[in-house]
Amino acid sequence: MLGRVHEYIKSRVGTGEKLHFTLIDPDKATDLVKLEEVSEKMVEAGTDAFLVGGSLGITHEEADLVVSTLKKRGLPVVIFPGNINCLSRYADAVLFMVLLNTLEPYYLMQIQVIAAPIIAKYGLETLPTGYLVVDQDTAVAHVGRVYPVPRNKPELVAAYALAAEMMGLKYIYLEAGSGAQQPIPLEFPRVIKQHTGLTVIVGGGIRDPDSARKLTEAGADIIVTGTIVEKDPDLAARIIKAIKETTSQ
Ligand code: 1GP
Repeated sequence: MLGRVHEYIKSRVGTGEKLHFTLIDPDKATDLVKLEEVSEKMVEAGTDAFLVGGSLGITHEEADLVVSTLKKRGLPVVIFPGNINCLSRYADAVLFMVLLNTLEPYYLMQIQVIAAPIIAKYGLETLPTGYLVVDQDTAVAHVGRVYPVPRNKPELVAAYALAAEMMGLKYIYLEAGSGAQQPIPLEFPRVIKQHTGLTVIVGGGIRDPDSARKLTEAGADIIVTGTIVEKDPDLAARIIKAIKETTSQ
């Protein structure tokens, strides 16, 4: 159910603030000392929350450990689940997702049915999210059996977003895929904002301040970066600064 994390996001996005979420993949964050350092750096730079998840190789124990470590930073920790094993009772919330453009029924309804009783037991807040994967050559597209959205068809993206909103979802996550060659097209957040009231999360392939700024100017409410946080935390900090500057314009 919607709760404190949703209120935290809504109250800020509602005033036009642009948010940044730091994505940590527990499969890659095996060095906990480094995780402590990097997460502290992201907090100092102004990140607004941590997302924890990934497509492959995450054990339940790793998810618990990473979430518990991040919780010390005092910001919301939200699960971005590739599968059931990403769930952790120590998180504040979970993106309760439907992979809108999958060809695989497991990701449309079955995984949600399997996850729901566990999420209820853990008492996790759920953020109802439509997940739309744009590109093809990424792990998420392969694992999720995605039917990719053509980059030159924003009207299709608008239709997906409208359908998601009509089904009661509150968030849409436009995903180019972790480590994607390029971020999603700017036209995508733009059309969603024209047609719906959804909160727009954008991630995948964002590795410079200019791309992040252009995406927020085009309507993205929340920018997610993962790879760059791992590879170059100083650059990630500059990306956060650029996002926050869009807010103050
Ligand atoms: C992946 O959108 C996220 O799910 C982040 O992608 O690793 O390319 O920043 P990057």
